[in-house]
This record gives sequence, C-alpha cells and structure tokens, in this order.
Amino acid sequence: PHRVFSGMQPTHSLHLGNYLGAMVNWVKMQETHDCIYCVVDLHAITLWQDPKELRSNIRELTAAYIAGGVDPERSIIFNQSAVAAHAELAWVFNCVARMGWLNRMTQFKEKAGKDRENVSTGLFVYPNLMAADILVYRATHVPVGEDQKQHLELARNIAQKFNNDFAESIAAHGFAEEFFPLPEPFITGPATRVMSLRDGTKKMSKSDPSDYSRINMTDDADAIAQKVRKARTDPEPLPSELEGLKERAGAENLVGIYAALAGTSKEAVLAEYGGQGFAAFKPALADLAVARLAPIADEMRRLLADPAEIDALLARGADRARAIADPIMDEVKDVVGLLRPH
Ligand code: AQP
Repeated sequence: PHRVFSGMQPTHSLHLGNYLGAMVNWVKMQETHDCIYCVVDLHAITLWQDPKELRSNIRELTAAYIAGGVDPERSIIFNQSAVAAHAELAWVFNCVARMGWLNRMTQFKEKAGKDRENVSTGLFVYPNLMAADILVYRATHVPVGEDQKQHLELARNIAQKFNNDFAESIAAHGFAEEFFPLPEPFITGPATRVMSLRDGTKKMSKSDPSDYSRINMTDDADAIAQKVRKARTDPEPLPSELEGLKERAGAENLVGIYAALAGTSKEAVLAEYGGQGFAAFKPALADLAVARLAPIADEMRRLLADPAEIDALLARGADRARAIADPIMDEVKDVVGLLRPH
C-alpha cells in the first residue's frame, strides 16, 4: 500500500484547526495505508524553544496523537530528531533546492515578518527538511491542512530535481528512474482550513495572540462554550443553502467546524439549522465540540501520567522508522557519491 507521512510541531497544544485539518484524516488513513506520524521537533527549533518545555511538548503531542485516534501499533509514531536520516537528507536537499524556490514560500514571509535579517537560517530552509521528512520514507501521500500546499509543491520540485540531477548515477546503481516519488498532498474533508473565531478571514493559528481565536484540544467545557459564544458572526440567521454563506466568513467557518465535528457536510448542517439564529446554533456547536474533544483531553491526561511509557513508545516508533529510512538514506549516499566506508 501507499505510504503516508505527516507531522506536527511540538510547539503548542493542538488546536481545532490541527485536529480537523490534519489529524482526523490521519486517523482515517490508517485503515487503508501504512502510516508514519512524526512529532517534528527539529522543525520546532526553527524558532527558539525553552528546552524543558520542548521536552514536555514532545510528550504532550505524542499523547495527543494517540488520544486523537492514531494507533501506535498500526502506525509508526516517533519524534523526528530520534531518526538521524531526516537531518542527513535535509542537508542533501539544502544542496538541491534553489534559493529562488525558498524565497517564494509565503509561510516564511509571514513568520519572518519584517525582521528577515534576524530569523534563524533554519526557518528559511524549513521546507527542505519537510521534503526530507517525507522522502526519506519514499512516502507518497501527505495528509495536511490547506496551508501546507505550497510546501508540498516544493517537496515535489525537490524530488524531481534530485531525480534529474542524479539520473545517470541512479541508473548506474540500478535504482528505479523515479528514485524519489513525487509526494501528493491530501487536503480533504470539510475543514481543510479552519478559520479564527475572531476573524473568519484569518486561519486559526497557535501564534494568534488572542486565545479566543482558537479552540485548544485541552480547553474545558466552559472555555469552549465561552469561545464559541464570543465567536464573531453577523446578526442574520443561518441560510438553508450553501450560497447564502457567501461573504459571511464567520458564519461559514462555524458551519464548517460543526460539519467536520459531526462528520457530515455543510449542506447537511444548513438543512438542519437554516433559518435559525446564532443564539440557537452556537450552543449546539459548543455542545458538539465538548462531546468530541473532552474524551480526547481526558485520554491525553491519562497517558501523560506515565511519561516513561510515552518515551518507550517513541523509542519503539523510532526503531521502526529507522528500519525504513536508513536503507533509503544509504541509497541516497550511493547515488550522490558520498562514500560509505565499511
Ligand atoms: N487553521 C487550520 N486549518 C486546517 N489545518 C490546519 N493546520 C494548521 N492550522 C490549520 C494543519 O495542522 C497541521 C499542523 O502543522 P504544524 O504543527 O506545522 O502547525 P502549524 O501549521 O505551525 O500550526 P499553526 O497553528 O498554523 O501555527 P502558526 O501559528 O505558527 O501558523 C498541518 O497539517 C497544518 O496544515
């Protein structure tokens, strides 16, 4: 079966955007694919992290994966820095990707802001590491949110350029012409881009200074109810057709969140709530969010009570990941001409 790779940064507790945009699809893909889900700690340090917090965030994100439905037996769960091949291949890709490609990355521009001279060089080459994460397993399917589309495109360009640049050597070693497959983004479901609760035109994000802009996976029922109640909408009742959500970003976002949480479509939500005002819809949405998220938060707490067990689980995952990545990295070295003395 096709191999799936995806990851999240252990920089924050998960929010609803991460969960609905990515993790729900991760869980589903386990049914049909071999899946590798990584806690990408090397990506996290592109922005400075407090070492103690980073360590605990790695465990917390691991617990969130499992509590959210990733099965650590069926899928491979591990933290990125435990498998050296990620960083090794990223270096090779630093030498394949072009400055011009990275200069076009909108996420870098957003994160670097005006202070471009003063951000880490790691933040700039972040997409090369992401390409390495995927390709070091020759993964073909990458379930992510909409915001990662451009990075995936870059990963495809890197794979393609590597295959071309080393075509002769690849053939000489008897490897398949498509040495690296071109990975495909899987951006599906009703919530590929969950928007901020404060501004329906901005994506829900952990870096938004207002905690009211997002629902965190670990928010309790009161916090969720309050955030939903304060979510910015408009005074009109909900329409009964999708058409009627045009130009109503706040309303559309809440309908999308409801649909994703309920596992249905926006159309179905509107068929049920069309004509009703937000005074009726918001409490229903809050109840649904609590019903879906509370069991996950409870399970996370239970898992985090035993950090040694989480560490052991990550160690087992890293062993399984290395068993796939290391032989591929050896092939890369042979193709590039990096001598492997033995
Ligand atoms: N708002 C969102 N809607 C849908 N999917 C989203 N993702 C993130 N935000 C949304 C998806 O979640 C995964 C986690 O990626 P990450 O750990 O790299 O987190 P991130 O993208 O840095 O998270 P934020 O909150 O979006 O961070 P900032 O605030 O730094 O921009 C990815 O699959 C992503 O697409």
